[in-house]
Amino acid sequence: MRSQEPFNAEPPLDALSRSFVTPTGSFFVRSHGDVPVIDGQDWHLTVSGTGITPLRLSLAELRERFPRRSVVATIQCAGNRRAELSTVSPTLGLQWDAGAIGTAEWTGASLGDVLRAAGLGEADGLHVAFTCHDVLDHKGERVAFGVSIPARKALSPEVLLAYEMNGAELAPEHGFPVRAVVPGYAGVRSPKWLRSIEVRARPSDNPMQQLDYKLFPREIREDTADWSRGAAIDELPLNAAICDPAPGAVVPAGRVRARGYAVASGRAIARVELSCDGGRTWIEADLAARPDTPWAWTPWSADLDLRAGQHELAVRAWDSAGQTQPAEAAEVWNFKGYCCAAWHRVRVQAR
Ligand SMILES: Nc1nc2c(c(=O)[nH]1)N[C@H]1C(S)=C(S)[C@@H](COP(=O)(O)O)O[C@H]1N2
Ligand SMILES: [Mo]
Repeated sequence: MRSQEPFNAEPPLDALSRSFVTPTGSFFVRSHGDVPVIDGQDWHLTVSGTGITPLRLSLAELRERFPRRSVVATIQCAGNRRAELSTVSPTLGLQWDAGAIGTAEWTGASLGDVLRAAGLGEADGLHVAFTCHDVLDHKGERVAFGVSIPARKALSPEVLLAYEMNGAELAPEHGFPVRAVVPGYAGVRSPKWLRSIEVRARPSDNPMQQLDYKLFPREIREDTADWSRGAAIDELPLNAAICDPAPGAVVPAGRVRARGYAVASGRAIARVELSCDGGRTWIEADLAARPDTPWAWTPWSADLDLRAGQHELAVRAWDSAGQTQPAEAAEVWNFKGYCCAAWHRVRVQAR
């Protein structure tokens, strides 16, 4: 539990690494306000804006008018692993461990199908803005949650208006009755409890888009940040974490099986490496990617040989473009604590 009101929670990491698809009950929850109570019978989605003939869809119409599509996709909060950045210097926000991530089978209508049915043709330079049913406090004002994505991404086949998660209707805390699922983008771009969609020339004016979820250089602090100059976080950096053993674990000396995940925004994970000596030497992990989905994480496992004593385990991934991760959290520190993709390090004791 990272906060009770609003409700925010992540699973223990060993539970997270036990299955490819995360059971819904173990899937992290990140909500900025109260979970809205919505009657699926009354719910409607409106679609409007530039190049659109306005549409108003009930849940039944969304299910019946558009082909049903499923995508197995990982959703990760941009603040995943924030707690590690805070060991360098304090950061703002929920202090997530490496569990603000999960993989589900999402089923719904393709957002592109809905936008094309509403008349959208050319996407160049346009943005698709979402407004939701949950209301948050912004500087003393009550504001509905809202974010946007580039229309080019919105028309990509992997982007869904999802009404099911892991074969069941969405749970209230995961966006019932309909949420967007934008694979490869930070979790914040997958809005829950959808109310309306607007196609527009500029990104959403919502404070969630303009004054949050932006990446700043390490020199910038809260009081010096010019939010118009921050980079909106859409795609996330290449990342990997050790889920088992846990930090501080005492393990029997000898063969120890380590497990975890690696994730890249739509690129393939080419290799995952483990170190038992803080990064001086590395061995290669076994990968368990699912070839049918480029939008899901790659679970990995590796057999380590640990002599009795203290060890600093570290993991790093390489993607199909030959990129790898920075060694130190200090290199990527930012005051909001986003995009922590440094080598994940876990100290264990073998005896
Ligand atoms: N309407 C709405 N959508 C939202 C949020 C929210 O607070 N309100 N949180 C976002 C963030 S920051 C993340 S990381 C994901 C988390 O999705 P989950 O709670 O289903 O894991 O939802 C996103 N969608
Ligand atoms: Mo998030």
